Amino acid sequence: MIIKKYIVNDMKEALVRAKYELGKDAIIISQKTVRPGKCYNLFRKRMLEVTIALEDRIHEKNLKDKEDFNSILLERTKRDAFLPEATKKRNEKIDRIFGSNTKVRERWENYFLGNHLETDEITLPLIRDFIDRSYMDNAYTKEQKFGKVNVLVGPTGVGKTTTIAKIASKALLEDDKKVGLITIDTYRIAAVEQLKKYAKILGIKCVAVSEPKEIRRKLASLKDCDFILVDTIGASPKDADRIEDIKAYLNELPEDRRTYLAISMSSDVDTNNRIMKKYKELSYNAVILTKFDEVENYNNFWNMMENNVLPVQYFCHGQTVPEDIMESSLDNVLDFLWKELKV
Ligand SMILES: Nc1nc2c(ncn2[C@@H]2O[C@H](COP(=O)(O)OP(=O)(O)OP(=O)(O)O)[C@@H](O)[C@H]2O)c(=O)[nH]1
Ligand SMILES: [Mg+2]
Repeated sequence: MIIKKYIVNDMKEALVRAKYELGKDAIIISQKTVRPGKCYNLFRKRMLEVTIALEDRIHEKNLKDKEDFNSILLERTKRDAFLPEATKKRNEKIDRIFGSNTKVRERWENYFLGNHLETDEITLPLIRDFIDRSYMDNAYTKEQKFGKVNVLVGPTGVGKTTTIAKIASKALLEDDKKVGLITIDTYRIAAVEQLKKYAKILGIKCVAVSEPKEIRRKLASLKDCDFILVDTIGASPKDADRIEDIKAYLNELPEDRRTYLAISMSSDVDTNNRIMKKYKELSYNAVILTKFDEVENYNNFWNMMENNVLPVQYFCHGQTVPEDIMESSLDNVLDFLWKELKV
């Protein structure tokens, strides 16, 4: 067992230092307030002594990983020694594109060195090739199909209702489907009105359901529709009761329903990871990404690439219905981000 003591101003500082030195698997085993120095002195500032431990086995693995990664970096630094300015520029560009996701950055370094690339120009086709080779099976390349009944769930304000209007318009105008809408978001009159307004513009049926047992009857009233979209009330991942309420409604829908989790690309990665984890309780089949027009970096894009095994169904990039929605093919998403973020 590796044991380390840190004398720090606060717990946050201890965690940052421990994470850096020992990795994310280190655990806190004790903490106490101390006044550092040789003799006891009441005027000395109080500090926190935090003891952190890490299993030997994990420590050895971390060291090996770090060594491998460091040797790659060293090799690159040696090779670039004659091009300091260009290298600096390229590294800035790498930071901007690959952000803070260390797994992605390691993959990129391996790709860059493995292909003996000499160019300092990181282009869109190069990134596309990197993805093709490093992430053969990823969230953006999975085959997806809508079912007959399709439910959108997700946190408050991510754009569920707006996205339903966009998908309904596409289905109606491009695929010539008979579309029907259901909302279970009847807690707020404005929410029902919002969906009904879209339905009226599109000339399609829209029904509101205020308790789970009503769902089957309302669904039967849409029997002439071959494509049904269900809007739900927004629920924070912290609001377990509301998620349970939504589940009670979903359980009344046919088993072959498809459920889509809408998440906003303008939220931070940790928030989105929490949402994707909590919403697993609703067994969603795919993800719809909204607010691409508000992105400030590539972090969510790489996070989905690295961690998400579920397909991305669509991505939305603005408030305008029906235009601001696109198929989430890798080319579409990358092109959009490349232009939006102007690296
Ligand atoms: N910038 C941007 N805004 C969007 C996008 N999609 C939706 N919005 C806006 O986000 C706001 C919330 O949209 P809604 O569709 O009402 O979101 P919701 O998830 O249904 O919200 P709740 O029902 O309250 O949970 C509105 O102002 C929309 O116009 C998008 O792709 N980009
Ligand atoms: Mg809504």
